[in-house]
Amino acid sequence: MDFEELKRYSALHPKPAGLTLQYGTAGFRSKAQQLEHVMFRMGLLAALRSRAMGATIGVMVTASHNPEEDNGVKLIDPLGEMLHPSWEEYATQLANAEDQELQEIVTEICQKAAVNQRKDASVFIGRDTRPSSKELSQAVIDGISVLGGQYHDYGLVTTPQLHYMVCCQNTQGQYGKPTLEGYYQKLSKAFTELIKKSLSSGEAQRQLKIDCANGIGALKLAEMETYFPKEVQVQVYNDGTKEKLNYLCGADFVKVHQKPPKGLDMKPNESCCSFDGDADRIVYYYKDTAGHFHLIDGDKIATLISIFLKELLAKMGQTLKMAVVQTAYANGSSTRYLEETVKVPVHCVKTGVKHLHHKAQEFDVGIYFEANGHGTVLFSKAAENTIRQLAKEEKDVAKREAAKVLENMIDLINQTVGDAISDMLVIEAILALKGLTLQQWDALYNDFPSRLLKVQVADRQVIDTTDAERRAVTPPGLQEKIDALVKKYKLSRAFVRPSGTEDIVRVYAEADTQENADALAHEVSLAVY
Ligand code: 16G
Ligand code: ZN
Repeated sequence: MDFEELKRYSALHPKPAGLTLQYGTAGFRSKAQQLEHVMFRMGLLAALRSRAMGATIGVMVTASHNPEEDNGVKLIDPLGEMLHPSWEEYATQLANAEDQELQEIVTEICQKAAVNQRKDASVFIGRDTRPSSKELSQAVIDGISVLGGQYHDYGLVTTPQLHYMVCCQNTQGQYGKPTLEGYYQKLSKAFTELIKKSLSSGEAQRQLKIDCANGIGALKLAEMETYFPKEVQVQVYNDGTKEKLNYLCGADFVKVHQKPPKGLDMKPNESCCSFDGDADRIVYYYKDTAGHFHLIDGDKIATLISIFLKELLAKMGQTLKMAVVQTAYANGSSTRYLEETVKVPVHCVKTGVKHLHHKAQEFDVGIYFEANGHGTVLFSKAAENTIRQLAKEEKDVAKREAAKVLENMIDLINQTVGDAISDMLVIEAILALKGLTLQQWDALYNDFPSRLLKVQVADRQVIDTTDAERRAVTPPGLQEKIDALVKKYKLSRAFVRPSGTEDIVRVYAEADTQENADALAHEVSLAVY
């Protein structure tokens, strides 16, 4: 390793003295001006990780749904998953090393992680549409290059597209071609075959209005247009040509404020959806004839997909193990509906995609969604093989047809991570095949009234939780107070957890009425101080 070069390059991306940041749930996130050194160092780390794994690693420059002035970076592991937790610590150390300590930290990581310096390093890079992203991704490239790594810069891509590329590259094309064209072709082929089936059952043309949060989703939908089957007409809003990224729009805005985004005019009963800034989340919604807004969030998306897949698996005549994975934020009504009506086991894990993904891998068919609209479906290798074989060879026509639909679903779903474009096509295909309107989908169950609050505290780390973040173990006495408050209300539950992305504590409450949910959340937030 050429430490003189490292020093020289690192001086081009100096660290503001004293600044410390942490590799959190979604990598590093901060104001864009504070991130240049972090980017350079994540280039270094990606090259080291690539050598350690003997595989291509991804680096995505994005701050997702956060304001345009922010930015962020996260690493993608060989199969398209989030960076392994054991390396998050290295990421934090490297980002926080003062300039003169950098060489020492790099050497230390190489030793601890047994990085073979002579191995090739290969890194895929992508970025969102933030004005700061181009320059920041250049700093990533500097980091990779100074360690002698090779890189491929995909430029502007959605986060899930980069996850997909990394997975394709490391599985020698088994998952698809690591190109945008390969991605569009794979998705559109599967989608077209599914839609064809629904059209033969008399479905009319489908229309959908999409709010792209003024982000990358708009560009990528435009690229995909030529691949799109004519049966589905999408209209893109908030394409980034007029307004700022994520400003009063996007999936996070719609979910948090429970209202339509700016810039999308909605007529009664029209189908609408919103992507977030890097297109890894999606929520649906519509306005009824009385003008009321109805949100269809990640919980309801998981429910729709579960019903559909469960029916197909039954038709195919195979007993594959299927489960849904949620977090504590999933509305209690969705959990109850899934368990009691759909009759599928539900598991609750800690917030953050990596926890959901990990749990979902335990099943033949693992469906995971966060209420905020991030989610996907994972098929085990064994399940996939069974399905593909039945689709080809099964003599019973009904069983074979069910297997074929499932096979197309496997190809349509981005199994590496939640993907707004892929999820949207999955949902549209299911609605078309089942002949369901958004209103009928929405009516599957009614959400329990809920409230989510942010509380500013001196040190959020004093709150430690257990049981998938549903119970507080510290500070002493807090959980007892929450229990007592929850008892005052009917059909209620509440929990607190320190945010993994902001310097705040989040309070969540559900109860029998909106007034009671609001009151309970308020009372719990007072107990947190
Ligand atoms: C990040 C997570 C998201 C989670 C959110 C919670 C990933 C890729 N993203 O955005 O899944 O819902 O953090 O934020 O893991 P919080 O800890 O601030 O509540
Ligand atoms: Zn996102």
